[in-house]
Amino acid sequence: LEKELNENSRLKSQVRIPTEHHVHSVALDFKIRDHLETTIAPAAKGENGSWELFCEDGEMKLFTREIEIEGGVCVDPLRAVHVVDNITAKEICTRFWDTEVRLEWELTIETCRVCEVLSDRDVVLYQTHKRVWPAAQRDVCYVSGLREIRLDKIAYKEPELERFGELKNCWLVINYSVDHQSAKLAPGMVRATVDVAMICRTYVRHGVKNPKRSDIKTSIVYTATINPGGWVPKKALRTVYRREYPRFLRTFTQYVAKKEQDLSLNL
Ligand code: 18C
Repeated sequence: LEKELNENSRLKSQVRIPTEHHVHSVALDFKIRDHLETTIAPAAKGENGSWELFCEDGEMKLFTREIEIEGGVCVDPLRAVHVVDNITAKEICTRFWDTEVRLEWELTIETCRVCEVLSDRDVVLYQTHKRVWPAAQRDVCYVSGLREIRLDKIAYKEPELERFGELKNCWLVINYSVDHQSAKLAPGMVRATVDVAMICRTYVRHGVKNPKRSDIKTSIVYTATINPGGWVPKKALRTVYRREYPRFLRTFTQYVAKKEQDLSLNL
């Protein structure tokens, strides 16, 4: 029905479509639900031994698993957890989603373009990434959605953070690959695909009525699965992953903290 509605403007004009409804709404809702059910589950954190902890720096921990698909293409999933002080889930997710500031923190990108604005919180983006020698340059086209999540939708708790404070809110960003007519593959470029989730929860110190920035902590769960879109040397790829993901999480959270530190706190 969605496809038919989009192709048939007469039909579209006769049906009342909610403002948020667009060609990717159903798939996006499904992805969000899936990430809320699996990504933040404690068992996924690595306690069950199937994830390898490859980087630990204070509160920041990054895990991976070695997975290869047909043709020897390596699609190792990445899972990172972090806790940051002084900044909120909304601030982190909004800056992660906002293309206006992307080039201020995203170090792997060469260009970023909005292909389509689907709603005030969903967009289709096209990005080209820096080339890593000796592999061909990669590009990617994906839907990016930003949401606040009702707290009763969150099935899993974070006991350590709940000892610190009360869970106040939860925000997330979901990025996953799609095709778009304005994102044709350029010569020499290889199309990668992504499935990324960033889920953030803000806690306010117990007993504090008028919280200041120093009274909040935000947990971040970030997961990414990138298919490089063709064979690349496994060892080199894993070296790039293990260097770039920690660099991203460190750079990005420091960037948000710096931008928000002098702004008033809105919970
Ligand atoms: O989630 C992140 N960023 C979001 C906003 O940009 C979005 C990004 C998705 C990343 C898509 C990546 C597609 C391939 C990229 C190639 C990049 C090369 C690295 C250049 C280094 C100078 O959700 C944060 C993303 C953090 C990025 C981690 C990098 C992963 C590297 C992937 C390597 C791909 C194959 C090329 C390597 C060849 C090695 C010989």
